[in-house]
Amino acid sequence: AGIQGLVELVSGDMEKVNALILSKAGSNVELIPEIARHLIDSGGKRLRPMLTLAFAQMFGYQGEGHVILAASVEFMHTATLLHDDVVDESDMRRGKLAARKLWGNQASVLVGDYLLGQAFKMMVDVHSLEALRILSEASAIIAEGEVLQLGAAQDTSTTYDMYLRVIEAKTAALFAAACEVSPEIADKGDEVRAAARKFGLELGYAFQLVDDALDYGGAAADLGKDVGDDFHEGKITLPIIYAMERGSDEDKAFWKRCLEDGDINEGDLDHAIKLLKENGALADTVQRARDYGASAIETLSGLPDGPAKQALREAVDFCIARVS
Ligand code: 2DE
Ligand code: MG
Ligand code: MG
Ligand code: MG
Ligand code: MG
Repeated sequence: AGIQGLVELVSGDMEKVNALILSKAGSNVELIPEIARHLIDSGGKRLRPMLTLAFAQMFGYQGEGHVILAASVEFMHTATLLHDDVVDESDMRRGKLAARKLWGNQASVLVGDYLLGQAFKMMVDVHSLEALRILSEASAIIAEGEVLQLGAAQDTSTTYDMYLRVIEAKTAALFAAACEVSPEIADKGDEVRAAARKFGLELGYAFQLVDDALDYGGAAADLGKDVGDDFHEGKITLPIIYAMERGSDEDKAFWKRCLEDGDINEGDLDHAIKLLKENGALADTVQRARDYGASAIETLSGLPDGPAKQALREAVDFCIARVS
């Protein structure tokens, strides 16, 4: 499934978003646009800002606030990627060397901070205290989720509930906020706002579940990032939770050695992938993503029909089709 319908639906607005992104990535400090552009020009899908724009269309919003908020959302996302690759010690992003490999961790973190600051300046331009609240809350929650994840790392007794808490905070919260700001600035009531938010949350869950399956089951060429990053970080994602539940004593000892002790040797990643495929851990993770995708689509049924709804459905299918 492609995302062409969504891309076409928002293409006029997205041109404005892209222009704004380029202008706000500027700075007299030359290293800032250099690093920011490395990521901005690297062919990201702009999925989150597309959600903001699609919901603005769904609610017939007239004005420029949605464009500015969409650019803010993408800057927040870009800031999280710069920080994430430092935290995760990742080497590849969007098919290129991660910024931290080219300019170092310090510059990556600081340019992320700059983009986050620029994002908040843009939000203020919209003059919606509620939209500012929604996005600033998301920003705090994302950081909270990352800290929570840090505490759960290398703990193979991590529960499904804890995992869900982490992915809700680190990933789904931004999807939810990206969706919720549009009904807010279009002056829709609480119920509509809650539905848009719920859609974003469920899509976000699906997105991260797929991401976590692909970290073992994908191909680096498709992902634009290395396979096995989560394994090397000792991250306890859903595939691992399933594998721990299902594994033999020997398998459990393997997971503990690799993920708890960080004692990973040649061939261990291949063995991990083989186990996760054999015991259905990856397939069942993808099934959970499908379930959340189905809930997201169900959530749309309470919202106005039309091309925006159709495009949002497509976005759900697209996120899941990355693995199926
Ligand atoms: C994706 O996780 C989650 C990203 C959130 C990162 C947020 C950080 C806090 P993944 P991939 C580091 C910074 C917060 C700000 C700037 C508000 O699975 O697989 O690591 O793409 O993503 O590396
Ligand atoms: Mg990462
Ligand atoms: Mg991460
Ligand atoms: Mg990942
Ligand atoms: Mg990762």
